[in-house]
Amino acid sequence: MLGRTYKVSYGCLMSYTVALTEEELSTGMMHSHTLQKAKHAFCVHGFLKIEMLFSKTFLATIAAAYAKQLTYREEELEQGTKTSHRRYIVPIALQGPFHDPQLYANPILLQLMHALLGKHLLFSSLGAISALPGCMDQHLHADFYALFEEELAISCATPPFAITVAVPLLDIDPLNGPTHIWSGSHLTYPIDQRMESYEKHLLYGSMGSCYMWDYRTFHAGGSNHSSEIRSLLYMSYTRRWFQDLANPDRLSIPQKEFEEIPEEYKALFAKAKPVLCR
Ligand SMILES: O=C(O)CCC(=O)C(=O)O
Repeated sequence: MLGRTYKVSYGCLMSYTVALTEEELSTGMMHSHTLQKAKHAFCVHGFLKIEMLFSKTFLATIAAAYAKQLTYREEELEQGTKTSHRRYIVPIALQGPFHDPQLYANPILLQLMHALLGKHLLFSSLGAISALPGCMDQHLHADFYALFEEELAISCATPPFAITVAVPLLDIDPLNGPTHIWSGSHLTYPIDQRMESYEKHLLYGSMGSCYMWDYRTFHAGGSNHSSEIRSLLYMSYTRRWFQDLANPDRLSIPQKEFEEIPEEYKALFAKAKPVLCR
């Protein structure tokens, strides 16, 4: 019932896309009204897209490094965890080009994450999701359960506690693997598995853009009808008290890299457990 109310109230009225001005991009800071709009749209829809947040050149380096680490056979990705037909989650260690504040501490992204998750947020995971050519639509899911399973209304009424940020590593369009997402589903947890009460959208964009969703928002990776692998980098930001027991441990930082994290960003990794590498 609640879901229907949200569809009627918010439906397509509010855009979930933010386009930054030249000035915002060059100063690395959103104007307060852009920030307010972005926060509001995220809270209403449960997701948001930001156009051209990252430098394309930087992402090309990241995409090349990721392609190099992939061991891909016709039928599978050897390092990944299969999440659905021909779709894999691949862990990425925070090292090499991935260990770059341009990525995990993009100032505009952090400004928004602070507005949504509070001052004491953590950078909690890094990896990629690769959809192989021919990969089919994924099952519908949210990234976490209701915080209080027996109290759905309360679980949905809280501000976000964790957010997934997806960064396309190539230009993504409706054919090569958009992410299907249901607006407002984080506000109710689906009461109707056919999702008819919620407006469905497709998230995709060119390299440089990124999209993000609340851990409670229902979504599903779309099929890849192209002949190329579709890879999305993902990063998650969480409140400090949140522990993700539903997903595998997804932040690997070699000890040496950990020591090199700039002082101003150390707090983002306050709960990380660096790994000793030989
Ligand atoms: O591939 C995508 O677009 C999203 C995949 C996803 O949400 C997952 O594998 O959990």
